[in-house]
Amino acid sequence: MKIKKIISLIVALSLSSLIFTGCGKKTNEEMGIPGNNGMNEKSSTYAFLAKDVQNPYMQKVYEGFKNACTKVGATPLYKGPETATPEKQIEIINQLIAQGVAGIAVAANDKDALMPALKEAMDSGIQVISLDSAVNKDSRMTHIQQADPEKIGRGLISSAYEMVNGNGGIAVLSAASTATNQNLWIEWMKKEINENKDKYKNTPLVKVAYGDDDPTKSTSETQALLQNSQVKVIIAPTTVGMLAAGKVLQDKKSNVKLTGLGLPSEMAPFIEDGTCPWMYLWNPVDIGNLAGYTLDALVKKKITGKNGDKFDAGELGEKTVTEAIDGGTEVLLGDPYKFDKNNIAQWKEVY
Ligand code: RAM
Repeated sequence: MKIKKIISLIVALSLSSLIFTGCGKKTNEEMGIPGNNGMNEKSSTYAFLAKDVQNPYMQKVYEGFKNACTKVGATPLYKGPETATPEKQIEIINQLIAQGVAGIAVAANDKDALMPALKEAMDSGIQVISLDSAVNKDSRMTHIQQADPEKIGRGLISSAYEMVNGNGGIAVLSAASTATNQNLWIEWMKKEINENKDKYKNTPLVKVAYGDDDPTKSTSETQALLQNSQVKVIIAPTTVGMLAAGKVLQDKKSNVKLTGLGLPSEMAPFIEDGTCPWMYLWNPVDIGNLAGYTLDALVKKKITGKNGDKFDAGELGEKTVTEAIDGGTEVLLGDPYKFDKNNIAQWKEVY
């Protein structure tokens, strides 16, 4: 009789522990721990994870993110590695999970490497979005897309073509070789050339070099590109690469032209002296704003990040979640903007 009692006690105890721990992993909310809905101190923290903290472009994006967080009553947090590598970003994501932040907006240094850490974050109830450089569709709720990647890629190649009057080799000075955004733009550049072989027959894409968004490496990679006499125009689809390339071309008084995606505040001297006849960008502060408002809509359960979701993005008005090329979803900011001698004086004061 006594033994029977003991056995039933053991069974009851192990059953109750199963109920408490759950058969699968439970989110904080399911366990009754304040999660994303309550706005207590921890759960109102929205983290911005930059490609690297040194990059002035990332700092501009964070300005907008901070503004949106303040408007919605959340606490913004700026995080990122010293250099643009995925390994350090993974470490930071794990710290953010332990800290119990409500949301993470990440500009990824690799679209797949962050997946286990970001999945763990989502499993623990953290809302995850990517911005600037996407993570794969399974590692996020949605992505903040600065501008149509096709327009950027095709637009940059046809600009380079015009700058050399249809005659001269094109080189690309990119960021990290694993950067999702730059890689996608480069794919579209190649597509533009392949689909218009006749037009581009005298403007081949000679080389794609990687400066890793590091000013020193971007400088030496530009110097190496200039050793190739075929190269007559450089496209730098990164603000860090553009500034480094501009300085090298200016120092050498080179005739090689430069275009790409640059910050007007940094590139004004190169546009004014003709080193860079024109370039493109979008408003980096607005990218941060959009990321902040999107994250907030997710945290407050106004949207889930699915195709067709609509939400209020503050100063940017109503925004809609749409399908992305990778099978996930995204929220688009708008069209890229062209900067040249006619408008650079005005824009260099803005960002
Ligand atoms: C660099 C970064 C960023 C890119 C901009 C244009 O600062 O690589 O990812 O979007 O340039």
